[in-house]
Amino acid sequence: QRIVVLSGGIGGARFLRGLRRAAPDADITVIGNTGDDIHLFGLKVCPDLDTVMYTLGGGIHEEQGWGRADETFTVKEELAAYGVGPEWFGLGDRDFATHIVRTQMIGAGYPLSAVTEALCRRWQPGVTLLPMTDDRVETHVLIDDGDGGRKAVHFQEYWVRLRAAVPAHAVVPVGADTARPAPGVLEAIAAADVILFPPSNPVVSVGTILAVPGMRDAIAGAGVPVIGLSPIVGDAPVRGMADKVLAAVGVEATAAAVAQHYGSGLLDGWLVDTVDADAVKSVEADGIRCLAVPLLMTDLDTTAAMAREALALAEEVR
Ligand code: GDP
Ligand code: FO1
Ligand code: CA
Repeated sequence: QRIVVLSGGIGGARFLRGLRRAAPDADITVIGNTGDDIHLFGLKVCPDLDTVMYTLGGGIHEEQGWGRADETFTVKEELAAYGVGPEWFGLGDRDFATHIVRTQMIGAGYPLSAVTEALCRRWQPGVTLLPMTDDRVETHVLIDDGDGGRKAVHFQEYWVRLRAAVPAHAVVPVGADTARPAPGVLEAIAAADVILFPPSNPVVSVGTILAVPGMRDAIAGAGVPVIGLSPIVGDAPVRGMADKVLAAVGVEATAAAVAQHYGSGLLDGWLVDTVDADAVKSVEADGIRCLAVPLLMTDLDTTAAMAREALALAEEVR
């Protein structure tokens, strides 16, 4: 069975661990969001690709959900001693090595997809990890400039420095309109038996991937079940700022509204948490098959059960 998953960072990565357990013989291709990517200290950092790679490869800081386990911050301290910032982004020493290798390879002319493959040779994530595009895409968030006007900041600045505590007026995946899907992406979608939207951020993770021209049509045209799992549980994100960026695109932070936002043109099935069982009727009224099942990824068994539910729903709508 060939499974394609559109993934952001923590939510996607944790789901993928469960999926790998639930479908050990499946051929899983992950299309990773690169809109969170940021250039710092001359290095290219790809938070969501790295989160997937480290999580599936056993190198992740488990409690934090991003960055490396057993991390130290000597390089960061030394940079700060030179007065070289930004200090608000926590790059650890072990993580730095990944960004150095990536930046060196890109400088040598390799596309991000080839670099990601090379990094994964070390981590052996057990899935094929593809960036959504080899082209540069950076998500920016429109916020108040404090002077009556508005300004755009990088998504990482909005989230990590400002902790999403200021209103987001718009979310723009800069560069997405001219980006092309990375090699292998459209091929994987066309060959898929099922396409999954994990409980990833619908705006700045899945939404950014869908903003790459050709992606949406390829998925809708693949002719296979497209099944999503809600990242919103009990009318709130389980973690992160999905509620804030959903508001910026005019979507309520509810499991039903997110399904409607994707729409029946894209989604065939949608899983909501049991606390959101009320949402089932309205999602089904929109032409999307919907079920309420436990959706909290508290441990690997629970997460694998979620993945099994998604695959079972795919068979039901097929
Ligand atoms: P990010 O790039 O690190 O923000 O990760 P993703 O975009 O892949 O996933 C973020 C989303 O995962 C957030 O909107 C969370 O609400 C959601 N999420 C995190 N943990 C869980 C969980 O246990 N269950 C569900 N249903 N959603 C979760
Ligand atoms: N998230 C934070 O909240 N603070 C950080 O300092 C931070 C550093 C960081 C470094 C490398 C990396 O791969 C991820 C990092 N993250 C950090 C996580 C990242 O910003 C977010 O999880 C996602 O991009 C949100 O979608
Ligand atoms: Ca992310």
